[in-house]
Amino acid sequence: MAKKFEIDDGFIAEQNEKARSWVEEDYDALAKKLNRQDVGIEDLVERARDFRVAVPSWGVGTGGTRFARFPGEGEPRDIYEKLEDCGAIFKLVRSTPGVSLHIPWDKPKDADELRSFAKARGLHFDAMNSNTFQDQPGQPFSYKFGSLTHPDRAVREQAIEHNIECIEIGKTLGSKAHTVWIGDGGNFPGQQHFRRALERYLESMREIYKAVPDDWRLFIEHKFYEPAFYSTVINDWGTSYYCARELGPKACCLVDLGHHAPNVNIEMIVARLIQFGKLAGFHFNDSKYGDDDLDAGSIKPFQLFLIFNELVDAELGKVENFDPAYMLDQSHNVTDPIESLVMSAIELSRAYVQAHLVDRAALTEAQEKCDPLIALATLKQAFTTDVSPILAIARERAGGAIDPIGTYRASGYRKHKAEERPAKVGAAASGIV
Ligand SMILES: [Mn+2]
Repeated sequence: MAKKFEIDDGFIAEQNEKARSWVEEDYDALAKKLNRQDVGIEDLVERARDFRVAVPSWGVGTGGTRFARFPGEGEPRDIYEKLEDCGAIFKLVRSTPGVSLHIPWDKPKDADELRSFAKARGLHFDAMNSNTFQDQPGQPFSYKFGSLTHPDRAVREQAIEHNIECIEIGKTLGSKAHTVWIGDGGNFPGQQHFRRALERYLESMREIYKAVPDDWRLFIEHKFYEPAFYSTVINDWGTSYYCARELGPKACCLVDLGHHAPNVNIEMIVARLIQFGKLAGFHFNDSKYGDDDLDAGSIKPFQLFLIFNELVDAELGKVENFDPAYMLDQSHNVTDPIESLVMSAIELSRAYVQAHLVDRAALTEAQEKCDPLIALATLKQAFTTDVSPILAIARERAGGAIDPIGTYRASGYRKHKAEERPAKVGAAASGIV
């Protein structure tokens, strides 16, 4: 087999040389500015270097809407090609070594081989994801009217078995968490008995919970509508929290930013889950109207910052059981997915570093003295600071690119992949989530 194209470390270093003079100038200027606020810039570079966010395997393929999908050139056709693309993202930004798999889309034929393929690219496997929201060829029972909460026990058992299989696969790949999101719900009033459906959910999840190893976590993902448009079984964080408590200490609540009604105060939900010791982590994305799955930070960067403000506050406060898993969950319909994931990973690092810039003593004082204006101004001072030079230097020191998008485009990666990966005729439209 011909060697597959990879972005070369030497090429990244070469591109970095072109940007070095202006980055260093900006970095020095920012260092002086932060110094006046008694903030050491080097600490922030270290924080940026330590920040990690996982990439979803399904995110590197072009997504779509329920109307259409417009495939891009050189799309990955299997899990190995998806990992190649994840490897390219990791090389550029150096904050994304984790890859989250979706079963059955990414079911490995040979787990050891897949694991070493990932390892050779500096990657490892993050949370596993099950799929009981669509039917697979040859499966005995349909999920049309639900999976873990279906009135028919045989359907529920099939869905439970699938989740246990995901955990088993995850064990062979070195994963440490399993995420369950179900599309179960109703399209019409009266279609589903709300309480009975939730009881069945808990009964099914107890079976799955038993299969979760002791050093793993079970993530429950809520969503208020879609594909069921009248009601969903795990509709909000309160229901998720109740279920996580019922199930036990390994179960916790995953927050997908798009899974809330518009204008819901997500940062407050995050604070509640932190306080109750049940925050699993995140599926980051952004949205304007619904579960739009747009790129993180593209629509509401201030909301993203406010979420990280809560996270950093908990981190610095050393809150017990606080260990959130960060992952992107987006659908890239009109952009090169690699570019979107690169940009989104950077936006998360940005929000994280900015949240570290909040003067927490000043904020606490404003809160205690009932001074809302100064409280807001304290947050805004951090949010309006351009930390781009910190992020660029952090990437560069880790071997990544000062200008990841420019470097990616200059590398010709997509053109090479278009040649290596001729489109499959009639290929399934995976990537629509
Ligand atoms: Mn999600």
